[in-house]
Amino acid sequence: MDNHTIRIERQMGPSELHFSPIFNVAVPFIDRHITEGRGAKLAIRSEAGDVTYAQLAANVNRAANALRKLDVAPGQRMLMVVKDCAEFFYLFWGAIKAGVVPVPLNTLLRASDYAYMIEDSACAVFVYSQEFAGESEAALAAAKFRPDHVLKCADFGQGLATESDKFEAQPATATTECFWNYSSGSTGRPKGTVHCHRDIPVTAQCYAVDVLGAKESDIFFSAAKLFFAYGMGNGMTFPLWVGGTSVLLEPRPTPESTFATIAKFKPTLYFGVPTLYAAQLASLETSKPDLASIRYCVSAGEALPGDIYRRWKETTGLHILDGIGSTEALHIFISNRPDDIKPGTSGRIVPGYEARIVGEDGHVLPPGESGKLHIRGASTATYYWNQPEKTQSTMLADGWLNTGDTYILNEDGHFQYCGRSDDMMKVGGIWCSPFEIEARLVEHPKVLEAAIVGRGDDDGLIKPEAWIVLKDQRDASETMEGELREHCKKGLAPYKYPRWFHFVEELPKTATGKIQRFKLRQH
Ligand code: 3UK
Repeated sequence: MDNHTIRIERQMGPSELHFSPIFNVAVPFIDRHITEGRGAKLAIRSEAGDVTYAQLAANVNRAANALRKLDVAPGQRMLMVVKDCAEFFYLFWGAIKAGVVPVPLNTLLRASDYAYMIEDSACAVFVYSQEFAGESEAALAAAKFRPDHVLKCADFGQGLATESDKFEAQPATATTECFWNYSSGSTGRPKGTVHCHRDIPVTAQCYAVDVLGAKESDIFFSAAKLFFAYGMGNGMTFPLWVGGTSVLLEPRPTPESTFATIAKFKPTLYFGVPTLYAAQLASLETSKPDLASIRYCVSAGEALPGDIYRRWKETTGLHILDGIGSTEALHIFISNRPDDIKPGTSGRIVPGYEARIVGEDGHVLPPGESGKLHIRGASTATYYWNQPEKTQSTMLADGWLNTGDTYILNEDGHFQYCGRSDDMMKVGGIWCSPFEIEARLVEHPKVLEAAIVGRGDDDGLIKPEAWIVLKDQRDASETMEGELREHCKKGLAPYKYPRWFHFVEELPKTATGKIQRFKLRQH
């Protein structure tokens, strides 16, 4: 087998991928398109302009050369606080081609989050888009670790012009560390989730090709950003696997901006999160955008309420395929199918993955009983950086991954989501820890205690709800509520502020002083 190649075997069952002994994933995802004659085809489209596969391959090589010149050694990390733009592709794939490990970060985070990630990863390079300069520069100033190189994305992009467009891929293997994503937990700091080269083609083949039927003629538009493992698949690795086209939307996705992007660039596959579908549905009451190009819509990040599925189908005529994925699995491992949709469920296991539902005692449960969802497949992360205990409790023996979700397997093979095994919430598809919001609230001089629980809004989508004990009860007022809301918006990622406030005399607690969240949820 030639270096850097993948052989796909598909007889009866799921696709099986076989990797050449020397394997760097940048070659089949970037360079292959040139040898296959796709150089003039558009790889990326956006308001900023179009990029062909030939331009993409040349710029990836230039980025790899630039990193090599900076003396960044293979295996070192490059943190990226970068918006959805062509430079994201150049940086990410240039790093991989040079053996450097790119780590895309959520661009909505705050300086303290980034400072932690700089220290935890001990990154050699930190690169940011101008839009995120405030939080990025504050983080660099506060962090106890200093990256060797701090780059501004736009400057880096301009500097590429002088670099050579030839680069020989750093030799690696299918199981060499390739990139990380940070995944948040309910307690403790985010975890650097380490993925290897193999994980990218596995998700692209097993989910994008085998479930969605993705092909070269497809145009992919992901409203979910590239920094999420979800958006990274939808908007970058899937189109690059099939030789399709990716459409990027730089600013925040709103009903207006996403509909305008769809009308202009005519995607065939559209990827969103439930909160955005709900907002788009509301806006469809007064507008009639052109969605005729779309074959399928996909939803992930949190459970899609059956009602949103049905209203979307009635209004647009389009199906939304709900699927559950995770940063640890890299992409979707249980999904509804174009020909097999059960609204209100996550669908069936994606061929190539296995699932089991496990009881408290660790035994596998029969269909119909709720328990912890474990999954197994060839794309799951190898380990968490610097966190051996969390690695041990998540990455289990024999390749099983503990998802942290509670599920029921129905008799007919559909998986029904029942909630998290921990206190974590998904808000707009992004992780939100109640403890983090509580910690921010008690930083306010007038707050004595705070408890956060998740509550469903009118669309059945979870949002944080705050229960507050003030130091002086007489301060309770609407003004106080507004003050606390602003306090949260300022200190936390913007989607994390509580949508409802209750001022109470005390919080329900156990004898040992633990807040009884279930009592607050019942309210
Ligand atoms: C929850 C869902 C019910 C669930 C992701 C697609 O969301 C992704 O990754 P994260 O690491 O979060 C994983 C957790 O989110 N979840 C995601 N999708 C669903 N719950 N129904 C769903 N459809 O708790 C899961 O454990 O942020 C999604 C592809 C790649 C991803 N990284």
